[in-house]
Amino acid sequence: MSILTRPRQTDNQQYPGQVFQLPDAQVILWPGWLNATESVALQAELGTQLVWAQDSIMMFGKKVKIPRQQVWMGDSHCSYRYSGTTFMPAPWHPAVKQLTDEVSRFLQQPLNCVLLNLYANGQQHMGWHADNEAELGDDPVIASVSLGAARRFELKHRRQHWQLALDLTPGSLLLMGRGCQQHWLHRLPKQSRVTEARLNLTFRYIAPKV
Ligand SMILES: O=C(O)CCC(=O)C(=O)O
Ligand SMILES: [Mn+2]
Repeated sequence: MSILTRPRQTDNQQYPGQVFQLPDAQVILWPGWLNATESVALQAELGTQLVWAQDSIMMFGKKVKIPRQQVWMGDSHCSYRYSGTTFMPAPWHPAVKQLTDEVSRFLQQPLNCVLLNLYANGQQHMGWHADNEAELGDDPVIASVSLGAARRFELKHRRQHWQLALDLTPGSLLLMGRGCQQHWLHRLPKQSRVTEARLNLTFRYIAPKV
């Protein structure tokens, strides 16, 4: 069974999304990129089969647990250092590898690692940040697929008063294009009224070491 709403092998030229032409960055959203049935099945599969961890990071010199669970996965060279901690990648789960390759083909972007985030409910969140770690290169392109509860996703310009709020519904694909990590920050705020879990995959590319 296909996990895709759109026909296989389409690219983003054939299946245009909602384009947000922001100052210094481009964001594109494809709601319903995965269909509802398969979004539910994929969330159940990944929610139960992956080894989720509430990792700790360093914040203001102190070790604190992140307000969500996560799994870092990808090609074996894709170790990733953020907030004072180095994460080694878990080996590919076949469904995650298949989805990564589909997103990569659709966006015509190389992708070889994924941060999966599991938010048990609306109390769990991710604060303002940019994914601009050195491993990701100068101006990374990052793609994100959402499953489960719809959640608000916010972006704000680093130096000007621009903000954008999107609802990331299950099955949506979001592209944070060139400029996004350099000039903007993003976050997943708390939403106390949300009681259901959300699972998100952010796809990235780390160049192999030469
Ligand atoms: O859960 C989300 O939509 C955001 C995830 C994110 O920004 C990240 O993994 O870096
Ligand atoms: Mn991020």
